[in-house]
Amino acid sequence: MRGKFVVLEGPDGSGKTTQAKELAARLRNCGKDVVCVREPGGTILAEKIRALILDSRDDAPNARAETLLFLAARAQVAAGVIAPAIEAGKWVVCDRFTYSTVAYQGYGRGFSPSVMRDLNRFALPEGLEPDAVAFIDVPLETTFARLAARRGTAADNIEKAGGDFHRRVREGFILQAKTTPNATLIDGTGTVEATSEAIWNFIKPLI
Ligand code: Z5A
Repeated sequence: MRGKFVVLEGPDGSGKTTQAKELAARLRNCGKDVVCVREPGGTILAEKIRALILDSRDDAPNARAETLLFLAARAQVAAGVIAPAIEAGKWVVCDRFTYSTVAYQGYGRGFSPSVMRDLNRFALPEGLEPDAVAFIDVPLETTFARLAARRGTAADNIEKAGGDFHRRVREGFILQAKTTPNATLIDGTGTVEATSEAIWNFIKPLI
């Protein structure tokens, strides 16, 4: 039997990584076989691409190169990990997916969101669509406060992009939450437990 594909999306610091772990634990408690994936990443090549995008210091990718690198990483993990896991009956919980490219490279960098959607389609195996997408929303102040509290280290190439960029990115996510099938917008400003409960109430009917 085919598994399920669940995506968590949202701005930096919205709590996706924390919530991916919470959700995976709840699903495992229900006896589900769960694979967690983060984007960009999830395969040896995709993790190398992640480092090139986020941590290049001397020759950081320009906006077009950055976009294509995200898509290359996605193509690799989608065909190599996500699609086979779903085919094998597993649940895949994915920390970011195609909606991040539309939000960051489309609304944030200023490329056409519809071109970003076309590129996403090209990057994915045919027919690979999430069964549910939870967009976790936090205001900019929360993003910056959480990142500042967490990090002693330097910001990565995307975090450095500035307030206006991140404001457009958030708007891009909110718009997609309203227009994407099987999606919901979840308030990420409450406690970890409250957000986890809201995501669980959204996902539970799929079990
Ligand atoms: N990117 C892109 O531009 N285009 C694309 O197509 C894709 C990605 C796929 C990935 O880096 C970067 O790539 C990302 C978008 C871009 N932007 N940047 N930079 P990443 O994976 O390192 O970054 P991220 O996905 O934004 O992860 P994050 O910054 O770690 O945020 P998060 O996963 O949403 O949050 P978290 O790690 O779970 O929590 C952040 C902190 O807040 C942490 O200290 C938690 O303990 C704390 N936290 C979490 N939840 C709460 C609550 N509810 N209350 C209080 N504190 C909390």
